[in-house]
Amino acid sequence: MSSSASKNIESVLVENRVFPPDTRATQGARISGMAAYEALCKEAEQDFEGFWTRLAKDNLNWTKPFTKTLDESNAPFYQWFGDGELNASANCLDRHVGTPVENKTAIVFEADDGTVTKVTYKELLARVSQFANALKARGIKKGDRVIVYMPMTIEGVVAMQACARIGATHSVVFGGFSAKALQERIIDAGAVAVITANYQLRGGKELPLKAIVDDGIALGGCESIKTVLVYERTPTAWNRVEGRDITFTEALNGQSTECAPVPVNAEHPLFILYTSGSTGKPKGVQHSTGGYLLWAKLTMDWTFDIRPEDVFWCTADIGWITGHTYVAYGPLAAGATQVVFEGIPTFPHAGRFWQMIEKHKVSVFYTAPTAIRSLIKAADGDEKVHPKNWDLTSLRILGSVGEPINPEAWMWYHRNVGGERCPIVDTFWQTETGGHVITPLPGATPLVPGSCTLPLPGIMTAIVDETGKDLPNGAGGMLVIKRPWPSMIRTIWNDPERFKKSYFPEEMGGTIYLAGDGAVRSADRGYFRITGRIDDVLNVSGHRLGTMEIESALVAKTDLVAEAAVVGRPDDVTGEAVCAFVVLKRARPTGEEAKQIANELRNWVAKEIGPIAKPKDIRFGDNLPKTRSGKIMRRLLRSIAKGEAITQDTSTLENPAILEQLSQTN
Ligand code: 6R9
Repeated sequence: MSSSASKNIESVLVENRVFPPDTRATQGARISGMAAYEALCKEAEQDFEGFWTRLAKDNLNWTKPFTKTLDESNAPFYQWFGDGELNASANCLDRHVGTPVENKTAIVFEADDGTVTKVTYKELLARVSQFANALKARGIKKGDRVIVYMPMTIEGVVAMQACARIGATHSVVFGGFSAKALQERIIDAGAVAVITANYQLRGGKELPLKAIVDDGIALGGCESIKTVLVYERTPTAWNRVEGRDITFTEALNGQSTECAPVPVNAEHPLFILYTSGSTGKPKGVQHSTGGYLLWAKLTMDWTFDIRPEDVFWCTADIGWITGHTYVAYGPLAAGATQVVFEGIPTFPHAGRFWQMIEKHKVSVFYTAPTAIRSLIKAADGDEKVHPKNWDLTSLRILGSVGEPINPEAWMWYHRNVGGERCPIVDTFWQTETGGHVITPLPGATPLVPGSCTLPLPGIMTAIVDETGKDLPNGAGGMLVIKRPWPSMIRTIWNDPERFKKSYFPEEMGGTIYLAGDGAVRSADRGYFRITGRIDDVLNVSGHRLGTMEIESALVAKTDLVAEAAVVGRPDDVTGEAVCAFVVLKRARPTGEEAKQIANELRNWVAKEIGPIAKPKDIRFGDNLPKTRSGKIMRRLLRSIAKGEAITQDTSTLENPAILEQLSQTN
């Protein structure tokens, strides 16, 4: 285990502040008090299938009821509710027709420039239906894959819901990804269409999207794409490819605002979302319709205790799993009013989040530790953007997601945003888990800063060693989930073998889900604390990046780079920062030249993957530290990146002199 992991473990053992749930949070909560939580856990333990059967019947509308809850015959390719049929969009929209929710605001959209637009559930249903008809008119049908490369807008949510309505499988690509990343995803998914916008607006800047789609397709191999639908977000001109491109306005023109939802099997892939793994190639995480949606709805109820009068705001982009489950699906399935924000937290000033909470009377606020840390820094530097300048009394519950939240940031969030009255739900989960798996419940769980506390009922988490053996509280090990759960990843698109190999190691029997994170349970309460990834995945500002992916991008610059190794190092704001060690095909540069080449490489990585993957540090060496068998010794590089003295055993190192050279910063 890395030294940062053991440091985290030390701090969980000394963290003894406990915040019992405030009576304002327990009163009327769906799960009120620990006894209620424990009763649900017990129900799941005693009758696992019965538990999930009850919840799936109570929380979803099925067009054809399921008769079999869980099929384990082809484990780890588990099937949930496998003979049932439903439609995800119908479960988010049509289900509210004829109820008081019908005329309730579904989305409060705040644009980058502050303009606010609202749509009711009824209006949203009409828009989704009309868009679904437009997709059908372009020949898009059930089972087709559609890429969504959209800004945070109502239209982005409409596009996802419209795909779901006709049974097309969407694959959303974050608007910060490059043409190359987009091309790889189009090819892997075999997509028939791309839904995009001419430009996106972020922080007062217009950034192209459609031009990147054109570049991606031009890279080749994207012949499957027959249609590019373009939302004209700004009046700015863009380049049209005749016969392939069509604007939203043209596509919607004359289409009915009614469209019958297409029932699909519960196991039908609702979406594929690409995420980083331990190899250079991103994994297409495939999710189901029934199980996924059940968990999206249920965790809105359990984790956020969502109530009819709540205004929910999840700040995640729809390009990430959090924006899928807690923007595009969960809040709608739960009939909530939610805020969708186009911009960034620091524009026009770093008080934007607090200002928006006041303006829209947000009651449940869900964001990432990296955002909190950057806003703490901003508030420390400028009183005027401190949350105390806004009325945040509408807040009831706060949430955190994406990476471990350090106790200092937790305390600041609790005091300055939550007014010491709002429980913080530190939700641990992953693209693969579909929704929360370990999280406090606002009306039940006593909180410990920096701990995601306990698993949700029905989620059988444990901490084990390499052989799958349970470890006692206080011992750090690997986080696993021992039983399947409805919203789990179904497979890796196009690569079932990789699915088995990545998540269900043979040494543990082949049926236990390996999360890829290290964890430890506290000695007293058995609370979980996540200590970080145990594989080659970095978490930069809550974004998952594969070190191998960045290495592949660097060595793809064949005129310049001979070899590259990428590691993470701790960073106060972004959690981790990307650190690249590079051997060039020419002599090792120093001084100004080194700076210039480092910049060239940063821009290259931005082009290959996206700006989020740009290495913060780039160091040049004549070589990399390697074992005699030629393996790069990454643990040494991690120490160097951190600026630590090398205390590890270097006896297997072929070229010890290299360490000194790499320790020098440019
Ligand atoms: C939802 C999401 C997953 C990885 C995960 C872990 C880290 C997420 C966390 C957390 C500690 C939390 N992570 N939430 N670590 N505490 N509350 O972020 O999905 O992008 O797939 O990232 O993020 O390392 O394995 P994804």
